[in-house]
Amino acid sequence: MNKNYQLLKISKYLSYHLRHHPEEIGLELEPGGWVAVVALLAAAQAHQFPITPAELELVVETSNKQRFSFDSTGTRIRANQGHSIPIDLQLDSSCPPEILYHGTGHHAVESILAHGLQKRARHHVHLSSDRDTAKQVGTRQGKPVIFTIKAAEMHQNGHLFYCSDNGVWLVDEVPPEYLVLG
Ligand code: HQG
Repeated sequence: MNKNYQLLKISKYLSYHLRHHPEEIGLELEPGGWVAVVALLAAAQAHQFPITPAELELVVETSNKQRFSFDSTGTRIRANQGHSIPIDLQLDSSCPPEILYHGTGHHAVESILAHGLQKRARHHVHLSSDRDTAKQVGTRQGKPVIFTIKAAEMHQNGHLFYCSDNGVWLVDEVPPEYLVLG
């Protein structure tokens, strides 16, 4: 099998289990979303999806969005963001840049303008510090639409922002008054 394809499959497998359904392979995430690497590899093996330690390291290193991290000892791994299960990532809130971006599909625009950005199935609304990333996220839903978010103003007004280990900005919601289309 093509090596890149194999790594992509592993990345998707990890996203699914470390963000959404660890229990399907008998895993329980520790606080912060961590799981022991040996437990993950054993669980994957037991569920007919063997991953070698070298493959796991390669996925963590080469993921284009740095979706996963090892802890400082290299013995635990977690998804950096994107969870739907209740995990406290133990991030400290921080001061966002003046402006952040969110990409979505054009079909969502009317509802977003009326109700603001909501987290839906995930823990947080995901924002990026560059327009290109927002465009890529929006492209997943067809013709992309970009919203500019007045992040500094939101922060001044008491909204908490968190920056994940891979640079995605996370916030509980973005009310409509902080959104500009385009
Ligand atoms: C939309 C991927 C209507 C929102 C990506 C988005 C990202 C509304 C969708 C990361 C709404 C939720 C997250 C409202 C929000 N009315 N639609 N009021 N409020 N929405 O997938 O930000 O590759 O949960 O615009 O690249 O698209 O998995 O969030 O379209 O970084 O690592 O509801 O997931 O990363 O969709 O994507 P999602 P997202 P990975």
